[in-house]
Amino acid sequence: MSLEEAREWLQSAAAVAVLTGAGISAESGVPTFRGAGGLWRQFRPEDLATPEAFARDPKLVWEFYDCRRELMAKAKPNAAHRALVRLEIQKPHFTLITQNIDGLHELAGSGRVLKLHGDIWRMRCTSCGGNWPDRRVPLPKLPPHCACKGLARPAVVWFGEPLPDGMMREAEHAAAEAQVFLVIGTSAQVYPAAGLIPFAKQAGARVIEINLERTPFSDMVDCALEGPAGELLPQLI
Ligand code: BJW
Ligand code: ZN
Repeated sequence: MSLEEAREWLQSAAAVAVLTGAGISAESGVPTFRGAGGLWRQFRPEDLATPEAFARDPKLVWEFYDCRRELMAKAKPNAAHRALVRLEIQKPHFTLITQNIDGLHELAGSGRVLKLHGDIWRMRCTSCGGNWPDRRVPLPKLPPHCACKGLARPAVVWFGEPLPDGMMREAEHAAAEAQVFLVIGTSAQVYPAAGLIPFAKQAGARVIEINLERTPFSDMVDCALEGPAGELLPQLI
């Protein structure tokens, strides 16, 4: 399926839902998880982004997040983030679902964003459950603590943890209503987010994927565009 055809589908759709992953922020200088450059020291993110790792060594896990906060604080939205802001303005029904915690969609000007995996700019207390914004980079002391003296953690979703309340239901609702479902820069390996792709397809959406490489869903989507999101998305929108 050609980019021209995908562009026509997108133009004629009134209801559009979008799922983004780390690849959309790669051109802003934020490293992805999997693939080249996806390593931090000798650890795989899969070994640090877990409640077990945090229980074992909160300082190490916080060093990982503090380092990523520093990178993300410097990052600016790119042409792909901006193209999605234009798309939102054009469409009467538009939902942006992201797995990213970097806040670049909001910084670009996107309205409501369903942040499936939380927000690196918020903290949560492991003791009292308090949840507050914190943009300090670097953090003055690791690991940070809450006013109640409890240990603070990043307000993100780790492996084995449930997604924020009701968020998957909202994402599935948008995927089911969408005439076009755009999937951008995700390796589509992490669930339940990746499950939105076959879900949207089965509900009747035309699914367009943009990625540098093929993913487990490239063969089942209606159009798999291979290339950088920052170039392809402005051409599509
Ligand atoms: C470009 C590009 C450019 C580069 N242009 N493209 C079903 C089956 C199997 C397993 C499970 C299942 N259901 C649940 C599970 C378990 C688990 C899971 O999915 N495991 C799999 C890995 C096997 N899922 C969970 O544990 C989830 N929770 C859950 O299911 O809870 C159930 C529960 C219910 C009730 C009570 C208790 C539990 C939670 C998953 C949380 C994921 N968290 C992370 C960390 C967030 C915080 C942080 O950032 O540190 O989220 S892991 C990490 O992966 C992060 C990402 O959001 C997520 C997805 O990664 P993404 O975005 O796809 O990035 P990459 O790097 O993988 O891919 C980048 C892509 O971009 C590549 O394809 C490149 O080619 C491309 N690219 N440059 C276009 N310029
Ligand atoms: Zn507290």
